[in-house]
Amino acid sequence: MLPLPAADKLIKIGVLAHREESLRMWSPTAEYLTRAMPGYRFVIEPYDNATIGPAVERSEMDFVLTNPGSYIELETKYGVTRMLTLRNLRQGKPYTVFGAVIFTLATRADIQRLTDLKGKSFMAVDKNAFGGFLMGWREFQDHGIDPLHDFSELKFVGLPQDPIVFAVRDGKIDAGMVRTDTLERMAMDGRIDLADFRILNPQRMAGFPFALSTRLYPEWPFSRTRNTPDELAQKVAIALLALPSGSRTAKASNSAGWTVPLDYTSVHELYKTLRVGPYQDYGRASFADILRQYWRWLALIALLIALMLVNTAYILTLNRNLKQSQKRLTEITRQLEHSNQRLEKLSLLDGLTGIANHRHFQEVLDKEWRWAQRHGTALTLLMIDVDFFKKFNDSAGHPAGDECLRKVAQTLYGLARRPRDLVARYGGEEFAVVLPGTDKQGAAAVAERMRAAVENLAIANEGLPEKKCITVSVGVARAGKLRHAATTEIVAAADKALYEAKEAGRNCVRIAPNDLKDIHSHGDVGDGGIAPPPLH
Ligand code: GH3
Ligand code: MG
Ligand code: MG
Repeated sequence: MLPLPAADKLIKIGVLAHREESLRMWSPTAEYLTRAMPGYRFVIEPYDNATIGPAVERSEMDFVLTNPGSYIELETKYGVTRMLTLRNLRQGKPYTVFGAVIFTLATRADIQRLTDLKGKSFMAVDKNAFGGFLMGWREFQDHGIDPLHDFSELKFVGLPQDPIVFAVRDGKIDAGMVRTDTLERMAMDGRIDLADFRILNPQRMAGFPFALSTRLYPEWPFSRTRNTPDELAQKVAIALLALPSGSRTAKASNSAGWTVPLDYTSVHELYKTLRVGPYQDYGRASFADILRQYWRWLALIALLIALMLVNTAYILTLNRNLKQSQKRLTEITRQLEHSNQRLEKLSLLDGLTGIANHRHFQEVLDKEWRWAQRHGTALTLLMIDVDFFKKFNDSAGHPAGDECLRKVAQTLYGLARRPRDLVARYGGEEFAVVLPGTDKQGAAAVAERMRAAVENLAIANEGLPEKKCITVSVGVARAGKLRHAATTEIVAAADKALYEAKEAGRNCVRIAPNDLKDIHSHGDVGDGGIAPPPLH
């Protein structure tokens, strides 16, 4: 039994065109190939700009029939290769090249050349249309015009192109562009008058009779894909080259058949110049490129930045620590000042009795003495000594002596009532009282009060045979006009008066005679009048 003949192998030709148009124009070619190549059945598959690329990538077709712009994109991306170039039939003659024509109304005196179109409105097919816009764009660019920005309006109206011609003619748009031979075709059909139009940037090319504003580019190519077998491609090429120019098949596609492939470099050039299609990023380094080329430098920069960041963080930490330390230091300083103040206060007080000590006494006396000298006010000093204290100590014991001294001190302290009065322990069982602004009489009264108050404490002095109480003797002296800046004289005078009190039998007050000469005759100045020195 003979094997059944294998079914004809299906060969797909992808065409960039509307369904009806592609079938009408190219089905006869598919039929012609099917007839010419037994064992194969050729079919036409229509695609648009968006679908043709992915279809090639998925190997959905064996051959591709598309415009030059689309072709170079497929060539660049998917390795499609041209086998033939169409011999396009225009006004009865075949042409393998074409271009675009840019035109305005002949009556527009203001538009003579391409540069006059700046600020004017313009109409074209589509932003990506090869003959319908890109060819013109390249010429505009050569003339320093950016069609995407320099026109007052850029209108894309799609295919067919005839409405663009009418829009210019009817003054609805300042200028437009279409594929070459469109104007001549419309004029032949009697739909326009060529004399109504002015061709901008007119180009003369030998053997090319149509109005032209751009460079010429090769016509549509017929291509194979990467997967098309060589033998099949070879057979198809031979069959298509053999297609008679006047045949029904050729005429259906508006062509005079096919010729050997042209050079499509000019199309690549155009896309590169405009940086569109596959050359969108042409000349622009991608991030990956930069990374590949400069990774060492980038790594170095990254390292430096990292180091800087670490350094900054370190400095910030140091700063923060410094601030904390400063804060702590301020706190310590504050505490120290506080302690110093306390210490200072303590250093002015007598440890046993809690009243001012000798040092404080001396400071206050100096200050008050200077004040009295300057302002001529009174200043009196009492020197007080506990009577027979040694005997008290000897009989009652030292601790009791201390206690006695504390009581005497508190008693004296309680009787010096003015703010600037000072009661101090002069040393041992001796006390000194500074009475600023108080004259001798006032001071004598204070002295007497103090004496009486101590006696009234009624602290028995067991050391005395008569068992008398603890008493004090007081010497009073007043500061006079002293030539030498010395307070020792008033102390000496008070001491002398005290000695006299002792001599007079103790427990009494003695006032120094006028051996310290008075500055003024007036006595107690009281608290009014002249402002006193600061309190001690
Ligand atoms: P007079 O009446 O002449 O002043 O006799 P007196 O005994 O008070 O004088 P004297 O100067 O001979 O003795 C003073 C005594 O005071 C000697 C000392 O034991 C005592 N004394 C001095 N300072 C202190 C003290 O801080 N505590 C005690 N308990 N006694 C003290
Ligand atoms: Mg004494
Ligand atoms: Mg004494």
